[in-house]
Amino acid sequence: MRSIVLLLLAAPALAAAPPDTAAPTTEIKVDQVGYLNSAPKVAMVSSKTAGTDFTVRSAKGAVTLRGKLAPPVDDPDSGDRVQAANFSRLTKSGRYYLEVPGIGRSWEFSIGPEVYSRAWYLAMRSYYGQRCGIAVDLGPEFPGYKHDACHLEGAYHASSGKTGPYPNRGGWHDAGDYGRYVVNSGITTGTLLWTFEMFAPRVKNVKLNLPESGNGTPDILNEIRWNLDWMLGMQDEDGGVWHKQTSEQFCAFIMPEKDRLVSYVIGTGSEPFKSSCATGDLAAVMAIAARVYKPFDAEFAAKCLRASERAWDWLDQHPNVTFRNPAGVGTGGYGDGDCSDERLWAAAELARTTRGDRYQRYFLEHYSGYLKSIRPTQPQSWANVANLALWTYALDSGGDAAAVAAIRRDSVAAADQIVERSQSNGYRISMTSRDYIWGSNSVVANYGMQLLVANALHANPHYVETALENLHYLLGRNTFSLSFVTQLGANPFRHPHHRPSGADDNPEPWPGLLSGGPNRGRQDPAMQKLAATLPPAKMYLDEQAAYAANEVAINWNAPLVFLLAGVSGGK
Ligand code: G3I
Ligand code: 9MR
Ligand code: ZN
Repeated sequence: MRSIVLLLLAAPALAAAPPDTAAPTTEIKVDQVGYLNSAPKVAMVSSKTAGTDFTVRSAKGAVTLRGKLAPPVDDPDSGDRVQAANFSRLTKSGRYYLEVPGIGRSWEFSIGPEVYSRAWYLAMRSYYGQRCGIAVDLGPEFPGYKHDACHLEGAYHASSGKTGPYPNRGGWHDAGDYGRYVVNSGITTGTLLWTFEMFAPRVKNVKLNLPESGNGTPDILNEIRWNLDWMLGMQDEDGGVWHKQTSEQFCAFIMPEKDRLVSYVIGTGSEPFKSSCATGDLAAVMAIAARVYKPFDAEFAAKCLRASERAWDWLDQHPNVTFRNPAGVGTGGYGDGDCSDERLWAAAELARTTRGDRYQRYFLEHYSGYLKSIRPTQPQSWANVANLALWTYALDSGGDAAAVAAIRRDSVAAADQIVERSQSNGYRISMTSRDYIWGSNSVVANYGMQLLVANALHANPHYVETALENLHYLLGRNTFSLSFVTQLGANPFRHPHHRPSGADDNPEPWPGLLSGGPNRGRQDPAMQKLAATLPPAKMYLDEQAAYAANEVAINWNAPLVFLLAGVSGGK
């Protein structure tokens, strides 16, 4: 912690300056959800004129704490000159805001032990809103947020080598579009299942108000299963897994039940038609599901394990069949040129679940080539799941001691470097300038996940604190003073590239969705309006048309769910 003089004010000083009742300014950036009682608490101030002092007031206006702003630091990624306002000494639960003389006041935020529980609920429940093949209604809490059953028909596409109808209903809409993609479902359901495995005491009793609620299974698992059942339907008879089920082109901005384009099971266009990345992802995820669901539904768990092992066998025969959209198909590609990390992940999860020699052997013969993937830059992503492979092996207690030691060593070294870099970042986040890519907010969240996994392998409070700093950025402590989660915080983004949000009559978007975030690539026409010279963290528009910066996606919400669950025990 920096040496900043903090003064607790005595009551008489309150009268001196009346509270600032003007509208909040974006120049003061706080986590609009809030801070845990004993965690570090920092707000950021960025203004043309440097400030000197700040005050924290209770929501009613009483001065609670006064402090000095830290000297300005330049943050090249945003172009901001940033002054930190450290109010960590304030530990009492309540609603507060910050005030900086000459600059203004912040949005309100909370301090409390359960400060992230509503955020977790919304972020996890957003998957229910993404359900395909069933009518969805968010209920009295969000009246009007509903859609009818959608995408009930389906068929094999010519690229699959098969013909005829194949409805394969269910699953989650991937993002702002209505496609369903196995590769992206892989890292998403994997991350969510890990959230349950690692933080069960914090999440298992949370009711998500689902159609299945009350059936004896934790709601987080009820929701994940909706997508797992669809994924199981994407496995062909020979054990290989179809890459995606989508229309040939994206539909217009209409509600899902209005989308009558055929939902095709799409193949690679030639033998063996299925893709290795999809097959590896499915094998990994179903191996996790086999151990996680066992206490709740042994039959389902056994089915998942069979699917996983059949997928593994297929991969033996077809280790690197990659996917590219066949001619005439323009929906998402999730094309990945290297499926060996997916195969390693499958081996590691199968080894953990079954203790089978063949998976153990495969992992031990190959893992060292992937250790470099656990690094202080470029965390895991839909295309790179090697970290998940290595970590699941090390998190298991029964693995090879030398392999576990090597994975732990590299995880700790990477986490140490991430912590160090974050401490010198103007917004105290783990991002490098190169990380502002399509879905950059998921990079922020995945750094958070990386730190929390490192903490599980080798406990270090700095890892948890730095994970929290990344969360603060997502919830409002960023250059835009914007909460990047819909309907969360006092100033959330409002115009996601999300078809239901755009097509329905509700004034606000569907709740709990994480924006893709700033993207220096500017790969859509709306983003082209932004100057190419803008600093990377500023390359963002809260516009529906800006799909390269403001779409939402299941794989971006998942590390947010993990992060919110993982930091919540950190009181
Ligand atoms: O990793 C490189 C980086 O090294 C390089 O500096 C940078 C330069 O722009 O590019 C980075 O790669 C980008 C990659 O995302 C990172 O994951 C690519 O340019 C970018 O085109 C690619 O975007 C993907 C996008 O689809 C377009 O294919 C996103 O990852 C992916 O999340 C997104 O997924 C879409 C689905 O296809 C359809 N459904 C919606 C979903 C979300 O937008
Ligand atoms: O809506 C689509 C979004 O889900 C995708 O991520 C994005 C990139 O593949 O494409 C969007 O669809 C756009 C299409 O690519 C081009 N025409 C405009 C579409 C958005 O309305
Ligand atoms: Zn649908």
